[in-house]
Amino acid sequence: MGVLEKIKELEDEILRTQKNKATEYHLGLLKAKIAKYRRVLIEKSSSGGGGGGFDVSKSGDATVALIGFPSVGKSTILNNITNAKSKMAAYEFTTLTVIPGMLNYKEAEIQILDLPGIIEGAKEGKGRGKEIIGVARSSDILMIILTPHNAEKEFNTITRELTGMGIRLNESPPDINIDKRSRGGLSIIKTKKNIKIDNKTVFAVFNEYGIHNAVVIIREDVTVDRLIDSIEKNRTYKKMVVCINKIDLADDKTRKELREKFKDAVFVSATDQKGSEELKEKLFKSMNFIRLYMKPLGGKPDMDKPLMMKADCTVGEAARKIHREIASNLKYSLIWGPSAKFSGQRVGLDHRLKDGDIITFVAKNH
Ligand SMILES: Nc1nc2c(ncn2[C@@H]2O[C@H](COP(=O)(O)OP(=O)(O)OP(=O)(O)O)[C@@H](O)[C@H]2O)c(=O)[nH]1
Ligand SMILES: [Mg+2]
Repeated sequence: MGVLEKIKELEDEILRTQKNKATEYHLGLLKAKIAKYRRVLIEKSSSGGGGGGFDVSKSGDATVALIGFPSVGKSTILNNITNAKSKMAAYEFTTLTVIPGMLNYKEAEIQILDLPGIIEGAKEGKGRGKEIIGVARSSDILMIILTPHNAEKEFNTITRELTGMGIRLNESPPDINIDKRSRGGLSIIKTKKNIKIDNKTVFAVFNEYGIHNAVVIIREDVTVDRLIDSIEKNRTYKKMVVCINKIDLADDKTRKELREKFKDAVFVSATDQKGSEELKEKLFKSMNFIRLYMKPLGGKPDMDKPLMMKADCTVGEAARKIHREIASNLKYSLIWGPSAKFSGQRVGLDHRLKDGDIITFVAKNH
């Protein structure tokens, strides 16, 4: 039996099993088994290339992948908001590979990747599913594009495909700490009263992974799925922006329903050039960029061209973004602004920066 059949068999067993406190442990075991089989598939799709032109060199301050069913208007949107020219047509699977475009918005350069349509079964390799998901895994933000009359169904299918490949959307990593030991058994420490998962389930899951000695600190009311996520190393946590395109085809009633179901979605009509500005703003905001200003030693800061970085970045990451050599040749850094305790504070590579900080990098040979 192949991996896919085994997964299917386990999934069917989950569907047949009643969900209650008494079966929590058994369900946990089944889910852990599925996760282990899925790992093989995830490793295949994220290890190198994928081939067929799906290797795209990243550029800009952040990368967005366009994920949606065939013909929902991904390429039309890309062409509207970037400098790219991706072929658009009324038939499905017009786009067969990844097409990059650059959006310059405010002070940021956002790379947007147009992709072929995703279909049900993508995670098992249908269409160019594995390659699409591979690109999604390496992007910073996923823009999920839906159409008005099938929005919910499309959304559910897409999230199921992505979730099955280890991608978590708008979720934070589980607040669980696993400290593996060489002996001493498994001790489970729950830091809050409301953590409902029972120890038998936790034991079963860890046992399935062959982890028999560890201190596990659980700091949130964790589900079995998130417990498994904390053990698996290949989970990736992505922000998503939901865009409902072809809104020109929806009447008022449909729009109202969509608004209720997708509260944060941006409504767009790509062919009518409507909603593009809102979409750009939404993408920019969701990136949570911070602006950093460079100041030469003893000189004035350059306030015109900030360095755009992801929130919470370190001095080392900022140095690397400018030039790898600066990072490796750095003697020390001085900072002014929100993250500095005092003006001109000398900081190390691990210091975390804030929006509006001014930095001076001083090289070793200076
Ligand atoms: N009515 C309407 N049609 C649209 C809109 N956006 C795109 N279309 C049409 O939808 C069709 C598909 O557009 P594409 O941009 O090629 O869609 P795609 O998602 O890139 O398609 P694939 O690459 O095949 O997955 C074209 O005929 C577009 O003109 C829109 O906002 N409203
Ligand atoms: Mg296309």
